[in-house]
Amino acid sequence: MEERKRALSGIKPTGNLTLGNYIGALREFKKFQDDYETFIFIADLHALTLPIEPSFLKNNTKDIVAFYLAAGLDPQKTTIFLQSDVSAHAELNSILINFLYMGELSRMTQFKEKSQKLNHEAIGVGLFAYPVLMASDILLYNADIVPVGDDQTQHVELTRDLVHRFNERYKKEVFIMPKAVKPKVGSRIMSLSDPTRKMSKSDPKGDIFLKDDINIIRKKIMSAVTDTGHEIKYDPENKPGISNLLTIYASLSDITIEEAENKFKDITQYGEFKKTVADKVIEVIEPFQQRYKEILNSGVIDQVLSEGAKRASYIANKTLRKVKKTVGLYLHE
Ligand code: ATP
Ligand code: LTN
Repeated sequence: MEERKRALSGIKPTGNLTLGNYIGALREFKKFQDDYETFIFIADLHALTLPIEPSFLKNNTKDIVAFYLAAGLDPQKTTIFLQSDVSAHAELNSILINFLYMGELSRMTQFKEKSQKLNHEAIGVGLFAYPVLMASDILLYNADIVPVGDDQTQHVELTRDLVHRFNERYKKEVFIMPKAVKPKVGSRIMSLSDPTRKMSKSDPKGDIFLKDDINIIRKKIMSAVTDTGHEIKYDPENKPGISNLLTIYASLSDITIEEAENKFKDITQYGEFKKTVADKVIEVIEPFQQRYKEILNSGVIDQVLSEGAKRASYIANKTLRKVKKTVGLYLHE
């Protein structure tokens, strides 16, 4: 029997999940679990790359598992696990860290953005080496596809460079080439208060949080920044606010941007448009929040994680052994 292809992705538990995380990542994940062998994890080691309160990290982690399940991930089909539960991630990281270069890592947009806010002397090595650990995550499972939002595709590209370099060096196909897969619509949801910047959970400004009260969600959308015109048109350059709301609407309605534009072509009041967008967001998020609460109260999370860790470890350790052998580390009984 031909082996199924693999899909892998993760979210780091650095804060409350946003509508951007939902549209760019979370809601995409379950689309793969029927056709791919799917691995979805919590990138908790990555969350340590910037200072974080232990209890906050722990709560965020549990929350994300509940959100994964609420979004329709089925633990029978998808291996759900914590990165820190599978020690092979840290081990492969310490091998692969020798295969990426300072120059490459310093050019990563995420590193540049996050380190810019810090004093140069206090930029953590982990923040700098973030993409090495991410490459380890992907390569341990020989993932064919990596569903991510726009901001993570650069890291997947770097992983591809690493695969090429590693396989060339050892003259064999140790790793297979992964590919980033972005959602058709909504790979970069912008802040509602400043639609020129990405909606981001660790630096929230104009974010919609998945845990926000429904009335707050409506309020946030109704007061989203737009422009002075009155046309509902997709034009990210000149109408970033309207374009962002159109994207949110199209994505959650499973239609194209053009179809969304067409739906609103006779509307000339931004207020009316915003109300329809808010209704759509609430229609999707309200039952999702309900499922999330039920899951948190059901006590299934620990079991899902312990089974996930076992399955993930088995596969990850197989790859790790292969890599150790390849580079000349001595394996013995
Ligand atoms: P942080 O603020 O801590 O950097 P984040 O909100 O950017 O976090 P991540 O954990 O880095 O979220 O991302 C999880 C997934 O969600 C990734 O696949 C990422 O590409 C996607 N994602 C994050 N923000 C957005 C957004 N605004 N629009 C679409 N996708 C997003
Ligand atoms: N860097 C990702 C989280 C992440 C990830 C991965 C995503 C860590 N390892 C491997 C896909 C594949 C982010 O969302 N910030």
